[in-house]
Amino acid sequence: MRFDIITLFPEIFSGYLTQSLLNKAIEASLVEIFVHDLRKWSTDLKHHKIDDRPFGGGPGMLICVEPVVRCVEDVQKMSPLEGIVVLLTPQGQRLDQPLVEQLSSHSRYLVLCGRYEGFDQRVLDILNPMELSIGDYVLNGGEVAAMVLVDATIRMIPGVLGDEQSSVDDSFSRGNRILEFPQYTRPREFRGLAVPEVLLNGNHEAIAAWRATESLRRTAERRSDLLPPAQSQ
Ligand code: 6GU
Repeated sequence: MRFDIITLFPEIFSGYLTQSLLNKAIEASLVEIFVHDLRKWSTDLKHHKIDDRPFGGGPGMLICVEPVVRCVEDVQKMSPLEGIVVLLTPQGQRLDQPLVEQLSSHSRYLVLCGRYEGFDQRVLDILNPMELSIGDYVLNGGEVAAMVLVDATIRMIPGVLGDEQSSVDDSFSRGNRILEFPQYTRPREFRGLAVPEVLLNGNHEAIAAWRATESLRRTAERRSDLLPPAQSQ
């Protein structure tokens, strides 16, 4: 899977890109990530400006149409594989696990990170991107959201996680809408808090039953919105 990330702040990605899981996936050739500095497509050769004030007035600056459209066209040509253009914005469709799983089946994305008050409307009219949001709050830019998108998507690629099974029982994976049960490791007791006895006796049926109950209890307590509506009678 290939991501071409288009941003005004390419440095933001360097720490994330060299982090272990992603780095391993890149080294194993399962994932390729290219970060492109939108400023390189500025039509203003002197100051590399890419934003301007909105017509009609109002606060803030908008990212201009020309550099973005030219950048996306040039970046598309960098690989023969047609990339789906994604624009990260609080106006977009909310990213959730089913959407992440859907996205993981395509192999190339161009990801546009917004800043300032957003993009000139013609960016959307011309590129017709898939608009995605990562939740109902406002970020200062799309860069953090781009990392969320990449992180959530690549862990669906077979071989990216050490243990092939480990994404299958994730809380929200494959229609799973239940929270995880509590887990314990050594020591058996710390500051008077003991590991539940059932986990220590090797009775795998009892352990599975306890875990299922705890998952359900947690989900009911914390995220009852995930559970199917209660049957009346
Ligand atoms: Cl994708 N961008 C910005 N700026 N804010 C957001 C977001 C994206 N998703 C949630 N809030």
